[in-house]
Amino acid sequence: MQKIKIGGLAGLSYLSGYFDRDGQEALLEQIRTIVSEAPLFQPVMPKTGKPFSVKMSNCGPLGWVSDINGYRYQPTHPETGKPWPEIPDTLLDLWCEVAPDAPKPEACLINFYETGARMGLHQDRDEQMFEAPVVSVSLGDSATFRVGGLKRKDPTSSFRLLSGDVVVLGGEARLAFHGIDRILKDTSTLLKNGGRINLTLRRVTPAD
Ligand code: MD3
Ligand code: FE
Repeated sequence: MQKIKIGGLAGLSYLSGYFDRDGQEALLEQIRTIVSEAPLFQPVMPKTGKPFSVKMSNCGPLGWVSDINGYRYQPTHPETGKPWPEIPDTLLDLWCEVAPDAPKPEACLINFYETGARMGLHQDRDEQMFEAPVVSVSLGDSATFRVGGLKRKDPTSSFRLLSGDVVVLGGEARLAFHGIDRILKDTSTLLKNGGRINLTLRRVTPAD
């Protein structure tokens, strides 16, 4: 594992290869269990109702959802109405290691990308506080990730996220525009049918 800082943004760090193959397989197994309880759903854009190309689920006391009424965090699955499953210890341990000063994560968003899926440039600002970082884990096929500045029109740079990589978005980088341009087919053997999973750990409410 090596820690690399990227872009001009303070607070963005990239932990290349944080999870080795065994670690990735163990985490994938835990995600499969979570998704069997809290199935992937296809969110739609507020107002337009246009479906996302990414499918999602969550674990933790809160989960991020998007529907015709807007983006929000809620304690239950939008289709089953059940509480989200717990965040696995592996991910809580990761958070303690990379964000030791932040209160515990409350949400872990699970994004599933098939080969053609993408995520447009956006900011993560549905949380009630931005002091805690967002911590991202990539599994499966590599992706081209794009990150810019605090304004949509700021210049962007892109880099590749590989299976097992962790990105910590704290400080200035916490509110940077970012997105996923594309998934690079057949770049990992972790997922039998290809595609990519991204996990993002988030603190939503102020510390208690
Ligand atoms: C940079 N997910 O779920 S994770 C998202 O790979 C999201 O699925 C992408 O953007 C994915 O909201 C990127 C890495 C990430 C997460 C949050 C960030 C990068 C970020 C917040 C600020 C800047
Ligand atoms: Fe995001």
